[in-house]
Amino acid sequence: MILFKTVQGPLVQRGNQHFRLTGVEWDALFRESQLVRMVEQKIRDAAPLQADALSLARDLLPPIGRQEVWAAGVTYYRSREARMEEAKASGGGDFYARVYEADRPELFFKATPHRVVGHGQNVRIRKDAKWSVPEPELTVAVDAGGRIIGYTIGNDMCSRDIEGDNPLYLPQAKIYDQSCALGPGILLEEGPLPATTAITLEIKREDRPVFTGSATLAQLKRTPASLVEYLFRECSFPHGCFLMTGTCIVPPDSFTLQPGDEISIQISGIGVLTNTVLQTA
Ligand code: DO4
Ligand code: MG
Repeated sequence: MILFKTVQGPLVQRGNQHFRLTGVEWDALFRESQLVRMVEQKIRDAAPLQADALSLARDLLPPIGRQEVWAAGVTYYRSREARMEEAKASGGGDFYARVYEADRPELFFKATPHRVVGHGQNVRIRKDAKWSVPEPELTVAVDAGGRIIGYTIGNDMCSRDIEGDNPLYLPQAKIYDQSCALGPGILLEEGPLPATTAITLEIKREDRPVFTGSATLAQLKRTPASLVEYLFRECSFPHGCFLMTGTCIVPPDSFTLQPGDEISIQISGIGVLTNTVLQTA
């Protein structure tokens, strides 16, 4: 089952059928102790919607209410390698190798809900950045009790020149308006996803692919559950949260995003998240 947030309220897709979750608001879903069971019960006797897929897509909102968005870093070897290289000149390269091996993961605050965009909306690159990339990331949806309730697709937009200049600039490289995309919906699944789950990134410029890359969850060094456990050690989330699990695909150093680029991230079993880089005047 996939849970979507729409203008009319939460909506569930099961196979080809869509059902409205009536009488329940988005944030309350993250406070349910048995969300999957509750959703199954609610749609069991409900009539599926007649609306076509196009009208549903028009009504789609980012799948977030009052949840904070956090992110894990350097959880794939590819990210460790790229970041050591970009931070070499500033003397920060060694930090990435150390955190890749350490018990304690890198966890950082990524976005308040108003900085998050959904499928079909625009992400932004910073005006004061020269080297910007998308980061395709499996993103875990976690309820207020710290239980994994599902998975969505995330894009942790990143200004690599700012981060590489000095690791202490990480918040500026990572957190700005429209720097985080989530969606289209949340795959409701409490257990781990198969290691064969594929993550694919395609970037198109003027309708032509300029970068494609893919990886699988088998390359993720830590489990989503262990990242969630660390996050909840000393933080409470009364409305639940999202946790991005790190990037496994990094375009070559010669590549930077440009306004108008279309970024599509596909994760098998979840869907495709597409966003266009905002064209600034
Ligand atoms: O350490 C900086 C950020 C790492 C990150 O965002 C990632 O590995 O995905
Ligand atoms: Mg990242």
